[in-house]
Amino acid sequence: MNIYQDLIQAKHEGRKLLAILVDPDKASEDSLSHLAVECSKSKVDYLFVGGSLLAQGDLGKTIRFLKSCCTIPIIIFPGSHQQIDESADGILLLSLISGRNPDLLIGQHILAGPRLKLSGLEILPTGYILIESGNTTTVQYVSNTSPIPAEKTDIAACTALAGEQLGMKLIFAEAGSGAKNPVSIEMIQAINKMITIPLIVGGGIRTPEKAVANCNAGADLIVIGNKVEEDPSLISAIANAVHNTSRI
Ligand code: 1GP
Repeated sequence: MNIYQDLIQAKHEGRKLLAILVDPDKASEDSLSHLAVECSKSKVDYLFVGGSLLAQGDLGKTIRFLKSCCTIPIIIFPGSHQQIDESADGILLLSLISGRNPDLLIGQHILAGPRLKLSGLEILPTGYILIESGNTTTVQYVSNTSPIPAEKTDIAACTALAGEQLGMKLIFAEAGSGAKNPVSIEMIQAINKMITIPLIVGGGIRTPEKAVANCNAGADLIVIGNKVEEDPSLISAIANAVHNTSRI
């Protein structure tokens, strides 16, 4: 498996992809097995596992349980350098390039480096860009950074460009889990025009229509957590919508 090659190939072919985010803090074995079945039936492309807090949940146990239920590639979406587990397939090595918190630009990465090197995980260096979303999301609060104002599409686009120029392989435009307002179409279009690497978009996406609109605006991979946690039966409609989107 080479996750990055697959992402590049999909982008090249104009195939849009869907990742479902699993928060180990919220997941019981029953809900995880149900989710894994729904995701497999709907051909969900990736499972992202992780969280900004990870208070009680066990990342490794969650990943191993999901692995026992399905064959969907699992990518860690870490909230801190402690969120590493060898049983996943890959990890987003996030640098929070919209913020000016040095610990999240480079500090956590130094602490994670030796274990990551031994882990065998595919490392996906990702420029992580927080966009203001109408409410204070956990990631905004915990990261102690200011998100880019929602209407400042030029700042977000130049931030994404700088991330690509620094050698990052993916850009993740994030409104935050449970965002009141997801990343706008104008923002996605502006970022997409500036970069050539794959663009991930997440936070507050609640409908197949919004997922499709994001794809048409230039998102390559859509991430959804809260909404499908509430209602896993939505997974198939969202996956169908995303997979049937063709690039405009
Ligand atoms: C959060 O982008 C993800 O990091 C998903 O957000 O839970 O709001 O779908 P939601």
